[in-house]
Amino acid sequence: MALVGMNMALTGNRDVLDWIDMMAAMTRPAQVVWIDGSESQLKALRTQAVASGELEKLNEEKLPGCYLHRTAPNDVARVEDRTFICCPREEDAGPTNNWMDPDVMYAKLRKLYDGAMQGLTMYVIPYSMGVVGSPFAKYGIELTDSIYVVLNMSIMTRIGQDVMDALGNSDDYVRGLHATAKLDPENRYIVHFPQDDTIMSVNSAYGGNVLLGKKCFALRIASCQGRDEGWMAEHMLILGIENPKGEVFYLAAAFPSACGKTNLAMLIPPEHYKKAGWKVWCVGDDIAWIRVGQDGRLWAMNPEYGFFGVAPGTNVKSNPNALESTRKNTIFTNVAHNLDDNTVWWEGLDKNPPKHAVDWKGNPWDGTVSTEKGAHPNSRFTAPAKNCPCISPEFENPTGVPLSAIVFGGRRAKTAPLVYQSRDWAHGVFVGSAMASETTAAAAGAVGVVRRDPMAMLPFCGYNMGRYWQHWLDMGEKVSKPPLIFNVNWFRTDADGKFIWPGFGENLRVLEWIMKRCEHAVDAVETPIGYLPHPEDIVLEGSGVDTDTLKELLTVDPALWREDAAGVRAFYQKFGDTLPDTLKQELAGLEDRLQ
Ligand code: GTP
Ligand code: SPV
Ligand code: MN
Repeated sequence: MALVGMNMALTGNRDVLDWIDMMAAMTRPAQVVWIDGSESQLKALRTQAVASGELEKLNEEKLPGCYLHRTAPNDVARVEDRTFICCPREEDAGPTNNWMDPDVMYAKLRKLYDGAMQGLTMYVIPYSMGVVGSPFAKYGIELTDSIYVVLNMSIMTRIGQDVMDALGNSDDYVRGLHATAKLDPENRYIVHFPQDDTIMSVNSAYGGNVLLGKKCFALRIASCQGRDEGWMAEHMLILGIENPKGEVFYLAAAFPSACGKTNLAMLIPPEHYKKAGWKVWCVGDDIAWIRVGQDGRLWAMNPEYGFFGVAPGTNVKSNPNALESTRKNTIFTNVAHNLDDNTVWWEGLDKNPPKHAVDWKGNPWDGTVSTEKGAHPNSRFTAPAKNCPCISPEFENPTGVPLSAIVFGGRRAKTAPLVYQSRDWAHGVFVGSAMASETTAAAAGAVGVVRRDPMAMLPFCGYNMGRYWQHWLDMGEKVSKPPLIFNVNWFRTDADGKFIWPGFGENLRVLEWIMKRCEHAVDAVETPIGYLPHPEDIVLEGSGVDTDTLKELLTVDPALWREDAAGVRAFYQKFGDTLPDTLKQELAGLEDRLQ
């Protein structure tokens, strides 16, 4: 191998070194560079990326340490149709995942990686999901030819020498290989080999396709590890709600991509609540690893170190904490570039789009007249979690926080009420399995189409979803004090298609009811779908919502629900024998109650 340069390996771990040699022999980079996590090395990489045009340095006064990056216009979101789970038996990937025989896929990929890094540098990024050295952390190594990936991973995960030291000579780490290649959408592959703890990504340079610690490891591979080791990897935010007495209550919530996790995780209480002393603490905004605690409760920790958040719609009113998190040391991807003051702009940031700007495609853009969007709908910010003004004091607690509630939710224009509580754990698992939501710009494909997205994990579960539901049922059996399970819907619309519920900070009103239910402090109305609030138990003061509107938000239309149950029945059919009997019974129970 003709390597023109290589810095010192960060480890003597034979397994790691051999694997890197193999990957380098295949991709043939000009040099291999280990990422040690030092600020000096990251600084040099930023300088290099600015010199090459890969990054643009933004206004140092207004946005210190911030950079802008644009990806190829055909490479702006996750690609679910090109994402594969390659385990030996197709049945183990299940009916909701793309599958290919591992040997066939490895052979196909070998051709795509062959010489893909010629003339380039292969960066070796050791990273940890979770606090380095803690019993709940898991390690990964990502090989990539992209400085953008290195810099994003340095924000999104804990990286560097400490990780290799903690790994020692173990072979228990997730191997990730990313090659930008020619960004050819026809040969773009995001592939997972759970039996080998291996992820291979090629021909993309965007977010969830290439930051392999995130969806690929922390959800798809980790869900398989959790199944085998008795824990759960979930697409959930984690937040703490502090009441005026100073008691903090934690919940985790699973909403599909671009359905409000980051927003809910950082919400600012409405004025009336703030004055009374309520606070919200963000533990995580996208991924939760959940384990059984010795106290018989479920405990959730956030394995990430930063936020990869949706930019459009983020503003001082909707999510001031997210906005504040992006004011330093942040990488912006595919937003508009305001040339007047070298800052960034996106739809929904404010009502003053820049006149002299460059749009997400790199074209000159006058926001005062253009009918085109300045930022891509899935444009994102990569911000350090520690920038967040409401980051929880428990953020770095390796064991995480005890969950009182689990909340499911999605975008439903009609069927789902503002909030309801499941009857018990098994019914709650049913509610999660029956989730449906309108698709968003976070994945390539049509937007606004209702699809089943169980537990918001449809694109992220690394194995057969029928067995995943069984795993959920089993986890409930392992804890004496399981969290209560709820469902919310911030997205009900009126006859004109407008959102009825104000959402964002006002969602705390619903969380307060959830919290009261967990404390057995309020009763509820039993309905065919579960327990709904008495309208008077949701505080409306200062919300601009009147009681009649709230009542409308809490209606359950049996005809719509019978239709929905039929949809669940059809969806369940795909799972054959792997569908747990308990869920069949739950569905039958719902159908009965709806008659
Ligand atoms: P991923 O990062 O893709 O997993 O998305 P996410 O679930 O974190 O979604 P995020 O919080 O970034 O919100 C996505 C979009 O939903 C943004 O455009 C928000 O403005 C919008 N949104 C979030 N919360 C609410 C809400 O309560 N009501 C309404 N109407 N819109 C909301
Ligand atoms: C999502 O789509 O759920 C995201 C963004 O959080 S990505 O990292 O691209 O998956
Ligand atoms: Mn997400």
